[in-house]
Amino acid sequence: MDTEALLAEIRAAVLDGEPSLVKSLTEKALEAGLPALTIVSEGLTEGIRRVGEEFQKGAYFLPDLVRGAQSMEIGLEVLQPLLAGAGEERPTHARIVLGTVHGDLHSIGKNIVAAMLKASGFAVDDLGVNVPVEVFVDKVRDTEAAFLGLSALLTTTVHQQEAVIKALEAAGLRSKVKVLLGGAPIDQDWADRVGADGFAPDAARAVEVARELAGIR
Ligand code: B12
Repeated sequence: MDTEALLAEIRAAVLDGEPSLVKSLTEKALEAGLPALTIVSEGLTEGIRRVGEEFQKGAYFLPDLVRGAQSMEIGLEVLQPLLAGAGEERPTHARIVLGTVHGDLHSIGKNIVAAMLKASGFAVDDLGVNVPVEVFVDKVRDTEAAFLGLSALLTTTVHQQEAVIKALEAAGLRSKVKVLLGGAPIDQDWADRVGADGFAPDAARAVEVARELAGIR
């Protein structure tokens, strides 16, 4: 099977919510020489994006969303060590505290961002999902992190990003940390409006933006 056909099969298997098939196809794609990041972006992510479209149309229900997510996650499990450059000794550029905001349980995109940042030498403190404002603030204070990355996938939770920025200001920490925003409903306009330092639409760009802000070429 050629690599394009393999990617199409991965997309279809995520759309159909078939975790074991996604796992074996992901392994096959790696054996066929496809880079892990291509499998993530052109296979798994494109598949889950279509799951979201079907859900929005009302053709898929919550169990379909869950099965799609489980399928994507099992594929990511195979790829994550490769994304994160496992076993390699890399210099640490800077520390980034990362998490999904309070009220929001979406972890997939954040996990890809964490893996890619690790792969390019950042030290990542991943606080997980549903993270309260004060937990972000405390972690930034305790670790003296240079960056804070906030993920939000729901229009009902994006305002939490603004709440974290305001809380950093109130705690006297805002000037010490660069805040990066991300998640499907987020754009540059929102990031500017709430006073963030950067925004990225995907994990590869997240690394570029962090490197730019850290002054690393
Ligand atoms: C998978 C999924 C779920 C899974 C999540 C599983 C998990 N472990 O993450 C489950 C089933 C749990 C779920 C639940 C719900 N979901 Co949902 N979900 C999705 C779906 C289909 C895909 C999200 C995803 O993983 N995308 C793939 C990743 C790779 O992309 P990404 O998240 O955008 O991340 C990339 C970039 O945004 C960026 N990025 C992300 N974070 C960050 C952070 C930083 C700092 C930076 C720089 C960049 C960055 O880089 C990432 C990698 O490239 C989306 C549809 C969509 N198109 O987004 C709906 C979607 C987000 N969900 C939706 C809804 C409504 C829900 C529920 C409310 C459903 C319900 N009735 O219960 C619940 C809410 C639960 C909660 N409180 O959070 C809606 C939101 C609508 C809205 N306007 O708010 C969407 C848009 C679906 C739709 N079209 O209606 N969901």
